[in-house]
Amino acid sequence: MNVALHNSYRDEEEKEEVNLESRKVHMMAHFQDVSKQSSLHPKPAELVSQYGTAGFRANAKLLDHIMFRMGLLAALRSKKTKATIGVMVTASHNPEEDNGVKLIDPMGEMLLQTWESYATQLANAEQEDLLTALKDVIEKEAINMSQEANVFVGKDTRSSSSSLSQAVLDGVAALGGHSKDYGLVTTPQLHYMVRCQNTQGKYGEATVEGYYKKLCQAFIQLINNKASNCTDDQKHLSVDGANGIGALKVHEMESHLKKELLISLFNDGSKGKLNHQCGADFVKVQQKPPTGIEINPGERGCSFDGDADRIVYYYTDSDGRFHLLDGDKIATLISTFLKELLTQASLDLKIAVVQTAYANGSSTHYLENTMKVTVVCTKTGVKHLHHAAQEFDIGVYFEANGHGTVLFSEAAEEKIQQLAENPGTDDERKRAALLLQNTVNVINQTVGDAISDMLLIEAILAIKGMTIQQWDAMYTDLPNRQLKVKVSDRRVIDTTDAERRAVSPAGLQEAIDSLVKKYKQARSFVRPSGTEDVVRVYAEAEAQESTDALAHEVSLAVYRLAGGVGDEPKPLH
Ligand code: NG1
Ligand code: ZN
Repeated sequence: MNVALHNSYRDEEEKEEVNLESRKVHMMAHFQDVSKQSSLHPKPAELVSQYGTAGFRANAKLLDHIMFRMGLLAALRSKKTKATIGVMVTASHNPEEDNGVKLIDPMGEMLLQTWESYATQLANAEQEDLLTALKDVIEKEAINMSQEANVFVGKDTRSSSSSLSQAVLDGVAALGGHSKDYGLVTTPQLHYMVRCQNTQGKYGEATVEGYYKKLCQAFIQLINNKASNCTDDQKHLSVDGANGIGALKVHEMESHLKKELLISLFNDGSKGKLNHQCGADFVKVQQKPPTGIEINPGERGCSFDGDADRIVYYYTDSDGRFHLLDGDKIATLISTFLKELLTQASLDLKIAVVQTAYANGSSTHYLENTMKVTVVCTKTGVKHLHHAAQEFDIGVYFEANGHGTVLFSEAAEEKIQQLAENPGTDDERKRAALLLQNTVNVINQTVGDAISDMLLIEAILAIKGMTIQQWDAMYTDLPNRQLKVKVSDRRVIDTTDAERRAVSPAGLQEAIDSLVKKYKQARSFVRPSGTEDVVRVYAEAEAQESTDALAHEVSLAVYRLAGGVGDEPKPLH
């Protein structure tokens, strides 16, 4: 090696050493802070938590240390991705006493799966092991600690959310990160802010006002195309805000709607308890209207969940019968609308609907056989649906519980835009292209969003001149039932085939198979919940009575074969 070259290598090595030295100094300074601050957010010894389907969720009293540590992790994730990361403090549809936290990745998606294990690792490190756990993540991910960190923080209306979100902010600060506290926002609003920030405003303005402006402008444009038979009465919608953040935000948004949508807001948090006897989860699982809402027969109502990332619709007919239009019906309405527009625009884009095993069998049958769209089934949990939807030009994904959105590939958005802007496009194609463009803009593509979904649904109904009864009549749901069974360790249940079959414990799937055979059009499956300490049982069949009987019999099989605790499940009737 010649001398000059050798010297330049040495220079490089020395620089590296200097760099390493300064990084170490940085790290030591940070660690002293972390050490000091973390003692103010101590972990109860031996408590074990797991970053589940929707982040951490538990009784709010057990979460302070986790919040602080998720602040640390968000700062690390931000340094690693050189982008803004979000942290949302909420326990969604769970009771007011609970709380939770989830991290949001740069494009507004859920945290990368490989980082979920770091989250669990940090949350479970005993107080004296926290620095070691932190260093471990830094080393594994080769994080440059001198890189700056930016974190957006938001919270729901739970009484515990203020101090818990402060703990997150403390965590970010302990690693020298910058944070922006959005205060009270819906979960999907925070996802939106993160995406806006990291796309330098291309997705929109990273403010709550910017969010209302973008969505409502698109909504008004869509509504301008309403069918001639659409009456003024049809502008009216009753919203159950679950006594949570969604109610506050709908109220805030109202002036942007220019009276094109007239909302009566119920369960706005002024008296009732969060998610108690109301909200999307209550309505879906109980299959009845929320308390605290007054709607005339035949009129549309909808319920949000506690952090406004889920929505379900419903009405009561003149015989007093309750009709639920869940995530499956919403996916069907939206995908039908999009498919019609694609045909009118003569755009060759592949559209698919992504569901989970909880999707009503009728919906899957209708989508595949009548609408002839591709249907994909994934495991429960939005991240699985989101990823599957990304595989298509247009991916409509919804969980039956009402969590869902639509994803457009970059290429699809470009094609739509080109067509809309091309002066040579004929009128019919142009109209369809403009409708598609505004549909893209009304949708929050980062995550399921009750407010955005509501605006899209309302626009579709108006454009198609469709009543909720006509929407409901697209297909008839099979009667279905969801139950929970307590077992000593829900992990004994292992599933396959997008959770539709149990591989353990031995004999359980065989037992389910033979029970299902007893009933017509029946289907049933069980899986351990990712958010509650229970096993969930789902059943559907030709009639409600047989569905309830099947759900009960399968619950008994779970209780007996998977280590049930407490009283044996009782029949529903
Ligand atoms: P678990 O508890 O894993 O079933 C529930 C919902 C999911 C998802 C998560 C996150 C059902 C049956 N399960 O998960 O779809 O929304 O909560 O909120 O609705
Ligand atoms: Zn939610």
